[in-house]
Amino acid sequence: MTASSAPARRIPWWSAVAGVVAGIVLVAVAELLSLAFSASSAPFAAVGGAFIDIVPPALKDAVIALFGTADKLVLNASMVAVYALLTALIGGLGARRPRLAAALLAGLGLLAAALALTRAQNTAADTVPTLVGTAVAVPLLLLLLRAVRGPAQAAPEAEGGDEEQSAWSRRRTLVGVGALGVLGVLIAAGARGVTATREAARRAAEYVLPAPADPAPPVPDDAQVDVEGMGPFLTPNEDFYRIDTALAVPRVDPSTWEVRIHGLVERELTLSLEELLAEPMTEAHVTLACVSNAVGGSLVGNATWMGVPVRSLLERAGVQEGADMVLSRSVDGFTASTPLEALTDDRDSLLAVSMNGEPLPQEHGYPVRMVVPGLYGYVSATKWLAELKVTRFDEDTAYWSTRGWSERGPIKIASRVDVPRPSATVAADEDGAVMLGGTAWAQRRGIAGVQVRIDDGAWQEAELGADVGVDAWVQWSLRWADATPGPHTATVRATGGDGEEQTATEANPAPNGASGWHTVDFTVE
Ligand SMILES: Nc1nc2c(c(=O)[nH]1)N[C@H]1C(S)=C(S)[C@@H](COP(=O)(O)O)O[C@H]1N2
Ligand SMILES: [Mo]
Repeated sequence: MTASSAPARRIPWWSAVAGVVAGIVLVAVAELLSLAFSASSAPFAAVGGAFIDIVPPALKDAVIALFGTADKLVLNASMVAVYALLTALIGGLGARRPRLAAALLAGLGLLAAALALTRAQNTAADTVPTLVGTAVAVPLLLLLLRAVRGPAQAAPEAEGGDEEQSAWSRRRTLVGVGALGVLGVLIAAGARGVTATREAARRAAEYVLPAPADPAPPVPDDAQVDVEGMGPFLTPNEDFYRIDTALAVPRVDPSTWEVRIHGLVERELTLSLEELLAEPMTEAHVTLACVSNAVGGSLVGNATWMGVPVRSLLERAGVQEGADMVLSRSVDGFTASTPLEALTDDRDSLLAVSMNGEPLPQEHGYPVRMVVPGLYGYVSATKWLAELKVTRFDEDTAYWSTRGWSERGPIKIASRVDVPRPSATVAADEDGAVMLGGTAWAQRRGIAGVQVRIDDGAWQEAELGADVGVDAWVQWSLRWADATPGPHTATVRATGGDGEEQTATEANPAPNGASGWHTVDFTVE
């Protein structure tokens, strides 16, 4: 009697494991098959992408504020955790009601397949990986549920003499279930790895960049201030902040890529990458900033971009009377509304093909993105560009403008203390001085001066690194000669090339960019 009730108590546990393993197999099969489809056909990429589109902007901001550029990692980890929990519950339920469990798992798979359809660059075919994964996992779940139920139920007529043997075969079953789970995880991880390697290999084999017809001035050595701990004047591509709504980085084939310029134009224009690369290229140092960047934050980077001036393409298309905006759209459906003026005046607004001398990295919009000096990324810097629609603000609305952000986003003047780092303890040099350093930007106007205040002292004029142009940030340094031991604060403010003084009034990033002075606490030994 007791012998038959013991396995009965084990059943829900092992059924839960069966649920998780069936769930893993679903994902593993789908991931493997997704290699033959788009990157966003993989179930987690599809579900996460849809999730990013529907969460309230405030929550998204909170996540970005909390985890910074690790936000995607956090999202992925959370999805895995929720999925593991759901499949465990389904499995546990399956101990008594296997049919219901099978139906629930099928429902989960169908939901993920449906969400794959909501991804802009996906077609009906991109539901295949998840559908096949589901078709394999559902019968497997029923099989596993029966297997883990063990000999007590599977063979109630088993005689005492077979007990040892059936315990052994049961153990073998359970080890098999576990091994299947591990194998599934390995296959899914392997498929992920293949996707990543493929991207890298394909990119390396692509095209040779032309030389710019209109090169940017070289960056002088003293653009970089001599303060230990300062970041580089030009942000390396791999360190450049990344912000976008794409969970799976869109995979764009450069050989079939096109940009279509249409809307309020005299002549529609479509250019292939080859045609774009044949155009005269302009190179410019431009500091890109995210509207979500908090005071003192790091969602800002400075790079040398090369591309075709948008102005020249719009001229060729012939902009019609009445147009005041260009809605740029990416292959994954993101849109940005850029005032027409910012694309037709004399600034270096580019359809960029390179970043710091290399083809755009996949994460930064390969093969072509927009770069518009002076405007936050969400209204200008469309990555994986697919089309430009010449239109009007009262006709079209961009992605973020319907989610609580202003429809126009000029970058606000900003300055930051980079050294010392917040809460750092620093030693004064042999002369009793401490070096401070940081960054300031006011795109389109440049920086005329930076002032720094230690504690409640007087504002001191910082020394500026070389000026590389109005659209790039400047570095600043300040030697605090008579540094005193103990806790201190350093506050920074900048003055723009147009005389604008950076305001102390604090504003949150939403709806049109943060403002306020950056202050850092530090201790002198
Ligand atoms: N396709 C696409 N382009 C996009 C976005 C996006 O979500 N999708 N985000 C924009 C935002 S909000 C910013 S701040 C910049 C960031 O560019 P980066 O990731 O190259 O730094 O890209 C812009 N371009
Ligand atoms: Mo942004």
